[in-house]
Amino acid sequence: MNAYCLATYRSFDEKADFHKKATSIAVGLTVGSWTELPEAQKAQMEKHLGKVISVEVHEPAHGEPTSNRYADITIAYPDINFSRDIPALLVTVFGKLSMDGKIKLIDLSFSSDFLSGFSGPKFGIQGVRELLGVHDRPLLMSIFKSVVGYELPALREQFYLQAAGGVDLIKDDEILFENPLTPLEKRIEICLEAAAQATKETGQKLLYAVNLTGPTSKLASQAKKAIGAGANALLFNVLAYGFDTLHELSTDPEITIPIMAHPAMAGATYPSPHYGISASVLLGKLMRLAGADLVLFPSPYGSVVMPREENMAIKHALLTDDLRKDYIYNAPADVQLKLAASFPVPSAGIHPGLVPLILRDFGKDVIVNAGGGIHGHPLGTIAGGQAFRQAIDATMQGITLQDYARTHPELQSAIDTWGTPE
Ligand code: 1AE
Repeated sequence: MNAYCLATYRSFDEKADFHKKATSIAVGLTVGSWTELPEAQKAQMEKHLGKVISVEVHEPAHGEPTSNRYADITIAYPDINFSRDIPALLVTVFGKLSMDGKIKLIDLSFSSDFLSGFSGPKFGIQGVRELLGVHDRPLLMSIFKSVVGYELPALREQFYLQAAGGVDLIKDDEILFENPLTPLEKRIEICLEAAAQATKETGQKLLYAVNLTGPTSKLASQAKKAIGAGANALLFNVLAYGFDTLHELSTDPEITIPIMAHPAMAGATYPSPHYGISASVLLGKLMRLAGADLVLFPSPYGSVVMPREENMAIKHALLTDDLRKDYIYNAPADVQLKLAASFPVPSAGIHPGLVPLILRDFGKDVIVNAGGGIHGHPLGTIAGGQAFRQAIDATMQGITLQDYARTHPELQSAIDTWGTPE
């Protein structure tokens, strides 16, 4: 029996016959032409032919602009047409088509055979929690800021101040590349020294995600060099390199530390309603499939805003256990596939006042992540971390930030600076 991967598109057109369009996609992206083929060849090509699964047309309501006319079209692509890797799948389902009018790839699901080629995150939420020994609360991450042009002692000091505030993870800024002032191995050495100093004081374990950069051909050896120097997590700009590069790294048996996926460049792909790839596919399903243990993306509340509905769709894609429903098309009854959940990290412009909203949306399995919201605290970076931890504690106990802040000056000062949402 043929196995298929499914792609769902939203196609906008004021007049098109969407059923015809669906057929032209199913045929055009697989066998090329169908009706003109002689019968004998049709029999031979049948197994390669895409199939239209559904066409749901949305006609604009009275008074709505005709430009709002669209259809959600789902096409099944035979596995036999492509190799078991993300680039082959993406080029098949959205290669040339991505440039052909107002069309957006809004969902993907996979055959169980295709999915079985992906082991997903090595650590995932459980593994990261085990490394940190923290199981009962959301984690807190801090981002280095002002790193370009600084020397090692300044970075060490910045690391220590972040760690001493009680954060669980610290990540490099994604724009910190290999450079003569703070080269990778030296950076790891001084940051881990600062981590050890802070751990003595706070009793807390820490992960430091060092930015893995450089030419693609050298990434794996660079990652191993980082591990050799003691690195305990990697930051990776996945979209600049491609999902397959992440997959190669995450499946390398010698890369034994969590990989954190940064969403740099995602804005070139997901935000338009008419073009690109939806956030839940780009930053959800494909990141998890390729093996990201933690995934950063904009939240609905900070300085870079993503609609809440899209945020919740990413969350679902990263966390769901129900692969049969959300990831697998036509799963055979006996198929038992599992992917570890990737940690969601809603980010950008986050300050303590936003913690209740983030925890309401994501629950306990989330990483609260801030750069400016920690370093920009009026009482300093240590107080910045403390204010976040206090906001998390308050929310977990069902206490309003305002009430908790009466006995926690760091939180009070953060609220005075950034406020809380209405
Ligand atoms: C969505 C990515 C966020 C990020 O990488 C970053 O550096 C955020 O910094 P802040 O918290 O906005 O200062």
